[in-house]
Amino acid sequence: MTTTTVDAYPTRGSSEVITPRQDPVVWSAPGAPGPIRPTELAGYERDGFLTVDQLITPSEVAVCRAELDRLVADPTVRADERSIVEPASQAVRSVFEVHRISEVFADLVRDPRVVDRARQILGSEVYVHQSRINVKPGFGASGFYWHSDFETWHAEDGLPRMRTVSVSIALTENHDTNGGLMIMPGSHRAFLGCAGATPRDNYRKSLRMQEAGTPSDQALTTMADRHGIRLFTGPAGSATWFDCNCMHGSGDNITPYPRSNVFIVFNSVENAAVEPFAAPARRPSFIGARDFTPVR
Ligand code: 6CS
Ligand code: FE
Repeated sequence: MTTTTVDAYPTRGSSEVITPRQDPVVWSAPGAPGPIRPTELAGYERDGFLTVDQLITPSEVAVCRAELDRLVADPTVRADERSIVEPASQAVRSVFEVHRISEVFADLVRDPRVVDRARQILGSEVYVHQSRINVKPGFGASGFYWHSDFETWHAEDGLPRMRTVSVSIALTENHDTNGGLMIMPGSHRAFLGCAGATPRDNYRKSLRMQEAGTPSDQALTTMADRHGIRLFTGPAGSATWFDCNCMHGSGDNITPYPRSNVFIVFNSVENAAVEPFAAPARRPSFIGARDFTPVR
């Protein structure tokens, strides 16, 4: 007997459609144990994000940076499909699934400062849906246009509900000039279903420049007018935790200063991926995990 999952968040049809969020933002019960203080958790519920000034120490940042540099310089990593290169410079832009190919990032994922925050927000055991290092070198590295990650993870990876949280840990200084993360505070409370069907093998292009799942100018203007835009800056070691449905993006980096980060996506084991809701086929497992083993 095949079980069909109800599509609570329709997207990639013939026109844009807005669906109010039907899921909690914070899934753990009030007062549940965890490293996030109640006031911080309330801020996350309201805004869709929270920041940690120093999630990892400068010496831990140095270890992660050295590992990032090692991976980026490794020709076998560069040749692997997990690596995305900048179209213009051919510099490595991202490497996916670093929690599986690197012990340093595997340790970071299971660090209580990281995984316990994810468990507290998602109210359950968690697994890694996706991890990546973003190098974002200087001198022209391109940014990511406005999007909701959940829109892609629902449409193309088959995540049923909004029970997913991302953490971006800065490995270099995030200045207000070198292409930092921007989020529209509160935008996580409405789902913007985008117009336009998903092309086959969309990921081969979307990880460089997203087209399917891109909101219209009108929708973005309405959202920006309503919510505003927050730019995240901070030292290496700082972190931004944000809900899967935040409308976010980042600009190009034309400064000489790289904006490198490690990006980890935790999904609740209660929200494991099913079949894509709006795509002809699953994406490869290095982008959308199919191993739901909880982080230990
Ligand atoms: O498609 C994805 O899964 C990735 N794309 C972006 C621009 N953000 C989320 C995620 O890493
Ligand atoms: Fe994103």
